[in-house]
Formats: sequence, C-alpha cells, structure tokens
Amino acid sequence: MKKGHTFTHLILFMTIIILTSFTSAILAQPITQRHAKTPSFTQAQPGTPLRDGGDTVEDAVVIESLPFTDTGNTCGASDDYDAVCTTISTSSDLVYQFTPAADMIVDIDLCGSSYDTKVFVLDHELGQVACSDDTYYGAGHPCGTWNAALEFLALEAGVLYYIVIDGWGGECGDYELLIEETIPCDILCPDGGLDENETPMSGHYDQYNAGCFSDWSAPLDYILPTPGIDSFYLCGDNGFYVIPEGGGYDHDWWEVVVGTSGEVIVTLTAQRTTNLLQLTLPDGDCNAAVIMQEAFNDPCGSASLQILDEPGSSVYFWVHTIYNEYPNGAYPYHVEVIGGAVAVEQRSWSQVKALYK
Ligand SMILES: [Ca+2]
Ligand SMILES: [Ca+2]
Ligand SMILES: [Ca+2]
Ligand SMILES: [Ca+2]
Repeated sequence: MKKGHTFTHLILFMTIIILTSFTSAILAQPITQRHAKTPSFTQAQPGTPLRDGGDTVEDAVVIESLPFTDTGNTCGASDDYDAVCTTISTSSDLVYQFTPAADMIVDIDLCGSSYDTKVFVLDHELGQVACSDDTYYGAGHPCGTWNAALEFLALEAGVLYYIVIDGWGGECGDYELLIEETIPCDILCPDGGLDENETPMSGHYDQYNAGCFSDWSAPLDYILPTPGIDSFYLCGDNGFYVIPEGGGYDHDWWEVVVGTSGEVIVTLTAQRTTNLLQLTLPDGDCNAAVIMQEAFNDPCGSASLQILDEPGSSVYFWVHTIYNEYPNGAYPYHVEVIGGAVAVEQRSWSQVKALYK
C-alpha cells in the first residue's frame, strides 16, 4: 500500500484534459494545475550568460546534425511561445531549429535539467507537432522531477522544425538538452498472449476496456491461467490521441482475481513510458476507487507490481500512456500476469470467485 490518492481527483483531472483544446500552440487563459506542484523560480545570476538557444524562431539556434547536446538557462529569455501538453504556462522559452536531411525518429530529452521543464516541437507555421511536460514523472526521479522528454518523435526529411525549451507553471532555470536519432523497439505479443482487440483510437472517446472511464456495459470473459503454469500475457496498444474536442487517452483496465497463492505479480513492458496502476474498487463503485500503487517503465523496458491479497479477491489494473506526451499515437505493450485470473471488463464476480473456492 504505497499510495492513497483518490480516484475522484484523477477523474476530474482527466476530464479537464479531455475538454482542453490542444490544437493551438499559443493560448491565453489558465486552466488548472495538474499536480500539487509548487513553482520554484530559478533566478539567473546578474552578469552571467542567460541563454543558449535563440529567444524566438527568428533567431533560433540551428542544429546542423545529430546527436546534438547543449546546456543553457531560460530565465533571461522572454515568454514567446506555449503549448498545451496539459496546462498552459508563462515560462520563458528558448528556441532551436532543425531540418532533417532524411526521415528519422528522434528522442528530445531534457533529463538532468534543474527545473520543471516542458518541451514542444512546432512546424514552420508554429503549429504544434508534439509536446511533453512530465515524462520523468514524480518527485525523486533520477532525471529530475517532472522533466520533459519526447520519445520516438518521427520527423520528415526537408521539413523545418522548431524545438522550444519551456517550463511548467512559470518556472525557468538551467536545462540540459540532448537530441539523438533512435530506433523504436518492437514489443511483440508473446505466443499465446491475448490481444485486447481494441479498435485504434481516432476521433472518439475510449469506451473499450476503459474501466471507470467507460460504461461497463460490455462484459468479457475471464482469462484463466493454464493449469500448472499460472502465467499469461495480455497484449495491446496505448497512446494519446487527437479527438475533436482536444486530446484523449486510451485507458486499458483489467480486473484480476487473486489466485490460490495469494500473490499476483503484474509486469508491464511497453515501447514508451507508460503508467501501470493498481486500484481497489469496493463493490465495483468507481467513486470509491483508490489507487494503491503504480509504476512506470522506461521506454522499451518493464515495470512490475506485486499484490498480496486474499485468494478470490479482485484488484484492478489500469494502463495508460504518460498523458502529456502529445500526440504519441498508438504504441505496443504487453502485461504478464502471474498468479491470477483476469477479465477486461466487469461481470458477475461470483462466477470467478467460485473458481477459487
Ligand atoms: Ca513559454
Ligand atoms: Ca515538466
Ligand atoms: Ca488499448
Ligand atoms: Ca481502451
């Protein structure tokens, strides 16, 4: 039991995100704070160089080739641009530009920066291509709390891109920028793995295996481990999508009925940084849901949760992308479940619990 923030707050926050327009790169009105984060403004020292990137797209620092690294400080710059990953900000910003000679996939990484960074990419008309705020999620992350990174961003040959180093909540400070070409890993569904069979999200809200975000009206069968093996895989896609009203998440939930050992281990492996959460849902009441623990994988890596509970009891798992990488489209993941039976949607629990009596 590592965490206990209420699900109601998350629902409220997710609703705000879904209703927020992501189509404009420059917005005027504050919306909400996503986390209970306290801005800590970093002041540049008088007489020291204030910045390394250009102040605007007019004098953006040209990146000739990759890999590219640079350090700088945004505090002496002006606030010329903003992009809504989740919230708007008045943080000052600095600009780089890059025109790839060939199609390529890049990581744009602010790991190690000293303040709450945000990074986004604009096209030559200042349209938003991608945005990240908090890829390095939460306090104490080795890359720095709430730092930003864009993973596996596809760039087209001959297209001019502006890369804007910005911040959350008005913050500014020292940044460390790394841009490098990368090759996405492929997360293949293991033999015998069960695919979630979700229609790729495009222009609609997720109502499929979306747990408390859906209407629970489409019960699916439970998946039982093979006798004597007690382990199996669920496979799916996740991502953050453009919908007419703004941006929306793919939410993938599974109910797990704890097996006879009383221990369930759930391991998420995903192409991109993804959040795996365990919830309790007393009497199936979404308003009473509580997040018990959560984990994040590194890109192409894994993250596990261990649950110790009464055989026959139900726990819930929720997989969703790191929500403020926008848009990252669909990417593959799988979840290995050891020690339980699983359903994708709610149904009669008594049928399953009877299996463990
Ligand atoms: Ca800004
Ligand atoms: Ca951030
Ligand atoms: Ca999905
Ligand atoms: Ca879903």
